[in-house]
Amino acid sequence: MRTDDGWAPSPGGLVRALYPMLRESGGTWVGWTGDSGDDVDPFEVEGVDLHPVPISAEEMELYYEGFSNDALWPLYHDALRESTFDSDQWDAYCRVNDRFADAIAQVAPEGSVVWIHDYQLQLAPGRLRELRPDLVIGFFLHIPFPPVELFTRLPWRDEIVRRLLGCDLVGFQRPMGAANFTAAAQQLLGAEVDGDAILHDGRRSRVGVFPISIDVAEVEEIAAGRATRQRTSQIRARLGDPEVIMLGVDRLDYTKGIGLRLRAFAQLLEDGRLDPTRHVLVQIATPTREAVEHYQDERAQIERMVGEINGRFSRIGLPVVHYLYQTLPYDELVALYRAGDVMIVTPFRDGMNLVAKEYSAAHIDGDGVLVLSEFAGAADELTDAVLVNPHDDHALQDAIVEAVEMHRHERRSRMAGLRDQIRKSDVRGWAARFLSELDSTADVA
Ligand code: GDG
Repeated sequence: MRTDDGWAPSPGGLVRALYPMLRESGGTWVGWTGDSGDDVDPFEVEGVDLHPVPISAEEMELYYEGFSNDALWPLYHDALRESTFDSDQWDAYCRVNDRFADAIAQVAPEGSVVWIHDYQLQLAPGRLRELRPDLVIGFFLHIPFPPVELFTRLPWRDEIVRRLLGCDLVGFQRPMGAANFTAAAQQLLGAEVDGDAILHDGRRSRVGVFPISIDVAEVEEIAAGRATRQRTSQIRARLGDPEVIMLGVDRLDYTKGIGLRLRAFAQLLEDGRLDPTRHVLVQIATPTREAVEHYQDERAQIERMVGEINGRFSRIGLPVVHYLYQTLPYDELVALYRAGDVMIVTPFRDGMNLVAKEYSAAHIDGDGVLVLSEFAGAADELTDAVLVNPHDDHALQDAIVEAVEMHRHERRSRMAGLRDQIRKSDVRGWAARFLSELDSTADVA
């Protein structure tokens, strides 16, 4: 990303995990600069070669906001919103994917390993394979892969599966994603399945499950810092020293179930099971994809609900919902995690959900309760959370009350379980496991 002092690695666990590996191996990061219209020559940042791929403003609209985020994103998340299927958007998606594949083909040394990420680049592996049969190609999908019944709605479904099978290894967050993809390959392309491999067109692609994680040590270090401790106490005081601070942190995305959470909170206040003088909710909603209509609608709905709840239950100077539509510095987020007695994570569907893991990592005090939707990938591992089906109003309300009223002993024992779990697999371990699997796959092929 661009900063006032020039280029710097973007913040975030993925970059932090992969950057050192690339530096050591002398690898290249091929990506978009984040600004349309940029046509920047390759350059180096902190010992890693960066190879920018340009995306025009029009392509941003058609490829990114359009096909990626208004066709694939809703379809891959249980079709929670209607997808727009538009052939101009698809053409732009093909064009940009091909451009990425061409750029990779240009820079990748003979026989090297290429790791392609996420739903915006599902076509790149196929073209890259055609251009460079010598490469070892892996792909990781950060979001769910939908069941065949939904996936087949996509007019260009066969092409996506066919091109993904240009990989040696295709990785998913959960077993369900891997199973759905394998079923799609069988049913749509007539591919054969041999254990965890898919055989098609004379090639063999392995399919695997690699639940992503966070940089646990980094979150713990920030959480333990003096500045964070001070900020955490300050936040509590500013909120009026309530007995329980409930917290939600999400990109403002309709998959994240922010509305469900607000509705449950309002109902609990209404029924007197929560008390506005003792319980407050802080909801951070990070701006995202603001040009896409479904996101504008979602924001309007959430902000109306926040207004209604505050109008009904707040007191002068003491709102009951503290809502920020802002991107906060990461340190501030960690201070908020520490301040949060109960973290509420209620997506309708989520590949993993790193917020749930960051909250647990930040609770170095060993206290705090996580309420977590069964539909987040993180629910497979974080079984010490209060797991809930967020579609069930009553169950969600009960889960929140259970978390708020939980005895200290149980809170501590569950938090210890959560922290043990995330410590076992941090983002570096995740990346190392994927790459070593990719390596072994290539040996067999
Ligand atoms: C996709 C998949 C999968 C949020 N607000 C702020 C902020 N964040 C950071 C969090 C966290 C990240 O954004 C959000 O990650 P999630 O995993 O919760 O969700 P997605 O953005 O939807 O990510 C997801 C993930 O990819 C990885 O594979 O887990 O399922 O949908 O790290 O901390 N960071 C800062 N300020 C904010 O206001 N600095």
